[in-house]
Amino acid sequence: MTTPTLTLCVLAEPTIPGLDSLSPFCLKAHRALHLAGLPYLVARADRPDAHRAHNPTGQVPVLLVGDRAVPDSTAIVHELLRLAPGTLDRGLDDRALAEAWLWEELSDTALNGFYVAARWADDDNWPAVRAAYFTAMPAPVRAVVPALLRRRQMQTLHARDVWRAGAEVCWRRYRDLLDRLDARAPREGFWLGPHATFADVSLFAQLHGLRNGLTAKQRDWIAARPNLTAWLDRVDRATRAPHAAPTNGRHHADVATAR
Ligand SMILES: N[C@@H](CCC(=O)N[C@@H](CS)C(=O)NCC(=O)O)C(=O)O
Repeated sequence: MTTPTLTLCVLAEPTIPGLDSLSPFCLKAHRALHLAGLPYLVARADRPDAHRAHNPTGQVPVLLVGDRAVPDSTAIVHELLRLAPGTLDRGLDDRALAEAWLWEELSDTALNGFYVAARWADDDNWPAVRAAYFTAMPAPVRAVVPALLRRRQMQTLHARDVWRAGAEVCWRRYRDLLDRLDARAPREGFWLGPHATFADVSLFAQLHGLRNGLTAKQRDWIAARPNLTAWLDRVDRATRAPHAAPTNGRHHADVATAR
């Protein structure tokens, strides 16, 4: 089967070394494409809704398969399973495949709630996050818009029952979840066996993006869990962009920013 040209629509390149994207769902899509071994182009924009022509929800990521838009990271994983069978689900029998989807769901819902809270709600992190997200914004707009967006994110986190009981309860629940993930993390190999699968990619995406100075407290909590940290490092190595670009020069190359 000839794979049509793949283009991943994402946000602007982050300034944090080694981090493919500030968005966990875009990070998930990048790493899934790498694990699938499929070359792709990248279309970047400053705002998620700049890609709205390809996704009515105004969210990223969107994968363009030729001219066909596949919005949503879960739909992208399904698409990659179709385009590159046996890569993202290597070694999984039916039962393990079902379990991989359960881990994917936990990642995209529960873990993502804590990710969003760490970036937008945590007062300790907010100054660094605001600086990283809004540097390109003109100063007069920067004085108003970040606070408005933050308020909107806080309302969402309240509705999702992540921040409703306040910071202390939220972070206690997060540390409990990290303890369980640390206890469950494989001592060797990957989450569901000897091969990395989309379960690894999904969990990794919602944890790895917090392992930097924007979210120092959460970074340190993760670092204090040795099994989880060693597994994250293995997934990072197994799913990173390949160093050598193929000769057609189309591997993970940027294309004109969609606006
Ligand atoms: N269910 C979607 C969630 C994607 C998502 O929340 N993307 C964020 C960036 S991390 C976004 O586009 N946010 C803008 C918005 O929700 O308006 C997926 O799995 O791709």
